[in-house]
Amino acid sequence: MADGSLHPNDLEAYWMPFTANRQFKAQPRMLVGAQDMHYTSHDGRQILDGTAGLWCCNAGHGRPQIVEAIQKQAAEMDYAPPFQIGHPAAFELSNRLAESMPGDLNHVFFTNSGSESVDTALKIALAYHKARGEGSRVKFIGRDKGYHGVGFGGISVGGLGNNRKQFGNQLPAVDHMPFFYDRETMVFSKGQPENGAERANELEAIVALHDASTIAAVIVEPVVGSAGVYIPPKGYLERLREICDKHGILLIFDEVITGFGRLGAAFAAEKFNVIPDLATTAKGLNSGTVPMGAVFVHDGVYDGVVNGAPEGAIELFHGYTYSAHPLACAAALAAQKVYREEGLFQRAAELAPYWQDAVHELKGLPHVIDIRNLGLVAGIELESRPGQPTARAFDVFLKAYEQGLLIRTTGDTIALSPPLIITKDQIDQIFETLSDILKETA
Ligand code: PXG
Repeated sequence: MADGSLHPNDLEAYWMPFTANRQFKAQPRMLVGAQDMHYTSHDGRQILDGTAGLWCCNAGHGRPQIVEAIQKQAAEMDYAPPFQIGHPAAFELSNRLAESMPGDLNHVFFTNSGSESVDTALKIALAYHKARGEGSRVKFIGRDKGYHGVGFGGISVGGLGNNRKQFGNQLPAVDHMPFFYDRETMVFSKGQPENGAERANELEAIVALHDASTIAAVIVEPVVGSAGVYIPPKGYLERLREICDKHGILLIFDEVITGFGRLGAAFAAEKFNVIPDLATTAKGLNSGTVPMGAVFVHDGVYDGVVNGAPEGAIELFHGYTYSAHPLACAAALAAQKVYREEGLFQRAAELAPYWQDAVHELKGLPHVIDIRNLGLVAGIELESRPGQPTARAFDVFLKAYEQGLLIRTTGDTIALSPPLIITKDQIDQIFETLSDILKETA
């Protein structure tokens, strides 16, 4: 009711996303403040942020330059329609972003989330082939365990059963490569596993099955995030690139997590020196401060779609009311400036060896069956309790929260991805806390 009188406020009305609503509402955990590396909980405790929010607040929280840029933009111009009209920050930001991406990914299409970036990239791939007279290329190849957001496009190319099974049929023209991970040969690898590049050859078999003339694009996360932090073996992404090139198939990197410094380079494309045709991003784009995503597009793809259409025609029938929202753009320009001025991607690269040593110290502790890491990402996989998958890691999550540390768990893997401003002392704090908790967890 909006009559201004006092009404009881409870937890029922808010249907929480990707949350066990009944369990949460019985024992809620609320965050009420954030500054630099810490959240403040509703009971006034400082919680060290081991996850950059949800893989997104790469510059840390409450950074004055970003806060002020958002405030200033809100006062100056709150909103501008993005269709058939523009505003300067959208162009400026596109230029800055294109400069930061390796290769010829010089065009940027704005969205409001990673899910929208993925669906946008899939549409651009289809539009590109159609514009070139190859309209038969309509199929997408994803990979088992892939997470590409929650749109129907994203769950179709994605490879996580839980994200699909409630929703019936998805896009029909999709196939999936098998996952590259092999516990026997890759367990406790530090950084990229040495062996396993040949797993990319599975793509050749899929291309042979469908015929290249029917395939529009391959989409993969260069480093697997949500499914539990898996690092591709050396040579694997290079091989995918070769196979796509050979068959005229577009390669899409889903860099929603890996973009903006997470791996100690601006993008995974730079880190691995493998350049995709399209890259989907969100999260770290403006350090998670205002919803925003962006698809980076190769010159050839942009030219194909845009120049392939008649003069005066709208070349791509796609866009969002909030594409290039002024507040999101202002936040992104400021966040990118903070990244640059503070050298945060370089900082992540410099901290990565310390981070790697610290996380691998957990080897040998109870329940730890694998540890995976790269840049400032780590996955610590725990053995599941018999018949109770996810329960042990969730217990660790609850205990960590009680002890002032925010972690993320997926399945029985603890996923860590702190803001890039983290200090060595804070890294020690993360792993000492986890070590203590693992020793006392059943
Ligand atoms: N692609 C990738 C690779 C992602 O990690 C998305 C797309 C979708 O982004 P949006 O902005 O639509 O949520 C993501 C999102 C987790 C977790 O626990 C990760 C994400 C989302 C929710 C949970 O690891 N990543």
